[in-house]
Amino acid sequence: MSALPGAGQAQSPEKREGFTKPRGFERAPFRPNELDAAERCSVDELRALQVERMAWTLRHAYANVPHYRAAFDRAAVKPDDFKTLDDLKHFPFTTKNDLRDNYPFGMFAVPREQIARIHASSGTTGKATIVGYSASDLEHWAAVAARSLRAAGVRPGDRVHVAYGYGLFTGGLGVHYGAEALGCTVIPVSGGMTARQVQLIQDLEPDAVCVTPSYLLAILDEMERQGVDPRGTSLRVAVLGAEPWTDAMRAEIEERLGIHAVDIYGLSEVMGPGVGNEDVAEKDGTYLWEDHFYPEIVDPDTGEVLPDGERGELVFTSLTKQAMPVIRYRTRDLTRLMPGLSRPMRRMERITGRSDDMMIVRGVNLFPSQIEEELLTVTGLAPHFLCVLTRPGRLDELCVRVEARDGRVDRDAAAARLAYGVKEKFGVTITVDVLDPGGLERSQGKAQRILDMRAASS
Ligand code: DLL
Repeated sequence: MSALPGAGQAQSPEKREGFTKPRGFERAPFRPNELDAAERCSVDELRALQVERMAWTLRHAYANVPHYRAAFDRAAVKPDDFKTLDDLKHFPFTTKNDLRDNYPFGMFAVPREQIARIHASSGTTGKATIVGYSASDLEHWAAVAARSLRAAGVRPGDRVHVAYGYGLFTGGLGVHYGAEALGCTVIPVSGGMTARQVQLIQDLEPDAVCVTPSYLLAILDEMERQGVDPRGTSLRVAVLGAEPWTDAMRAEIEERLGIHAVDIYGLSEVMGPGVGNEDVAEKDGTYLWEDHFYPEIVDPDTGEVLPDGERGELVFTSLTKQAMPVIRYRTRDLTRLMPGLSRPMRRMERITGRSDDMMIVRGVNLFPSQIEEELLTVTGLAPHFLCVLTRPGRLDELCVRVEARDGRVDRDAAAARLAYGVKEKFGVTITVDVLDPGGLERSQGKAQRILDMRAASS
């Protein structure tokens, strides 16, 4: 596979104007960000590379995976029909069900002995899906994860506390090898044992923490419980992902910890963490590493490809994966694509939610992220919440269970403000149940935001 020419001289993002640090952050300025060659090439060079890699991927998948051969044949397309990126729309989509139907190893394109590692998707619904990596895939993954961490402001020599789960979940090992490839000291804590997380942050003085935003909040609460000042730790940056989170949550985390909070995106079917990352100096959309993963946005209902800028479902085709290439994989994540600012790669807007997380309450579509955004405007409410859906009669009802920040909060007033805000902004009538601080179970990884009791209550 050809290397990219090191053309283009993008300015280091830290040098650009308008880069403001959260309060109290002055203690550790970032060193300059050295971009990869692929991050410095022109858009035309990137597109040429994508065409070359896409043609290879389509041939590789067709020749080696019976599922793709059958799907291409059904759609009457051959890999050689692909000449330009516009031709991709003629190729069939791949869905989570296709992966399930071929469980466990049916989607692999190389002999099993060449699979160096197995992971699995979190499988919140139904059977988990298995994904496999060749040695070269693992190298590419470490490289994009390293690039992601660097974009987040992590630098060689930094200490990186990894609180994503290790194991079949891609979070822990994915950022682990990325941090090693970047030249960091990795502290592989994994999720759970929250009191120990706080202890290790104090004792080992990490510069960065990689964790889900909801679990970082649990760690923060534990710091406060132990009387540790969250703004007094060594941390400079949190690399947060694996679940939807909002800018309101970013503001909460940055303010309470005095650090940068930066988005990392990924999914196991495509690779794992490091499919894309925000630039700490921009915090304005997540760069998708398009030299390895080709993104499209499609209408979730019709599958029609939408132009950049329009919201729809994110679809990926892998460009370098040997062990398990994916062709037009439907992520169910809803977002839109925007042009790059400091790189040729496109950025995606923060994911509003997954199409399967969308609640339809009396005909109105609503995502937990919209509730999160609104509840963070209510001073007395903490960002721990659960959306409980019931159907007592013929209509759906949504009750948001949320915690009060402390015992002094006027709960009725806070509940009324949240219900009013949601009605005003999104047109949905909800009820709000304000619980004691600590009243909701904490996630140690991905937070569960929806409890759907409609089947039980109808
Ligand atoms: O969650 C990989 C990952 C680990 C990403 C650690 C970032 C950090 P899966 O378990 O396969 O993989 O879940 C993938 O999680 O399709 C999104 O719905 C959601 N997701 C991941 N990152 C983000 C993010 C990992 N930054 C699914 N914002 C994806 C919103 C995210 N949702």
